[in-house]
Amino acid sequence: MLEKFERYPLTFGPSPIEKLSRLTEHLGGKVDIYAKREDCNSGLAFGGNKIRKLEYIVPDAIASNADTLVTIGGVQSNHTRQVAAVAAKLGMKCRLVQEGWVPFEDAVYDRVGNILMSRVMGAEIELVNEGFDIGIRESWTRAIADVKAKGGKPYAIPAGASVHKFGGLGYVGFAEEVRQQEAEMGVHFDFIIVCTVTGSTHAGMVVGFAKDGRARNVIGIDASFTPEQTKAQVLDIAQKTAALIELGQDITLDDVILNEDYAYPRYGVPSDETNEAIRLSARLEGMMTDPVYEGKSMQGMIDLVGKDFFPAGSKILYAHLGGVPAINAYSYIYRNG
Ligand code: 1AC
Repeated sequence: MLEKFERYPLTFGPSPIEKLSRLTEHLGGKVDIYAKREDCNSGLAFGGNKIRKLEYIVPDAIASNADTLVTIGGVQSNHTRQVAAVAAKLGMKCRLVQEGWVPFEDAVYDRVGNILMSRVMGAEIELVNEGFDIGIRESWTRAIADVKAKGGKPYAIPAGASVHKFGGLGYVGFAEEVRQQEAEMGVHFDFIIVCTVTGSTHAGMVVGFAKDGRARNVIGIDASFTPEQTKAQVLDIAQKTAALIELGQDITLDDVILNEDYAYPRYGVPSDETNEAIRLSARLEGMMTDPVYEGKSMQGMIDLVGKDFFPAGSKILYAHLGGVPAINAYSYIYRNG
């Protein structure tokens, strides 16, 4: 599906799939739970889902003769950390706009975790006092203009690398990779669970799994708390990606399954139930998730298993997208474990 697109390798290769046996057993054993470990996909600053997307964006950045990658996210953005790592690897500069998307008061919120790593990797960071919004931001367009005004050659990457023309390709590739691993493992996954915010991870999966009829088996767990905007963005990216790869099938709103039940109380703020899900998967599997992304999708998956949403005997693939560095910025919540 992706043969005609140039790919700049940034990952180790296929990310591992592991069975979460103790979690499976703890939840009653009616369904089998596996995790695809995108959090272990690269040596670039702990890796994650954006590294996979950037593999298809970097060739365009290089071809444009850019010298500076310019992107945006919240203060604890995983995306900006991964762009900073890729810029370092390519020998480019990196300009990050980090907005106050999360009203979280931990004393070192803007000094640890993702933002710490981005600073250490040499990114130039501008903190902007604006609230959460997955759309195109004025602060980001200003930063791009500023790089130009200072004689640099910016390459613009939107939040989450999502509304970039190639933003959906990486997760089309994910679906191809899963099919290959299914053949090797002798397993067929009935459902794929993914955390959804800016949309291109989910959108790419919808397109990639549409090829074998599983688009609607991709269950997005909203973590944006602005689900209408997120769902519209997933659909838009999926339709554009389908056209780009010449999928030969229409993607419609019915193909985008987004569960809105676990994003509360708001983006970036974990509920008690999210924190319990984080502790449970950590204590049963030694698998760390985070309060912003994977904790919410873990909570959603656990709750849906408990409600018998998945038919008995289903095999479920939980996509771990690599959000965990942000947990450092929430130390007060976990001060006693
Ligand atoms: C929201 C895009 C997002 C990040 O890390 O900044 N996942």
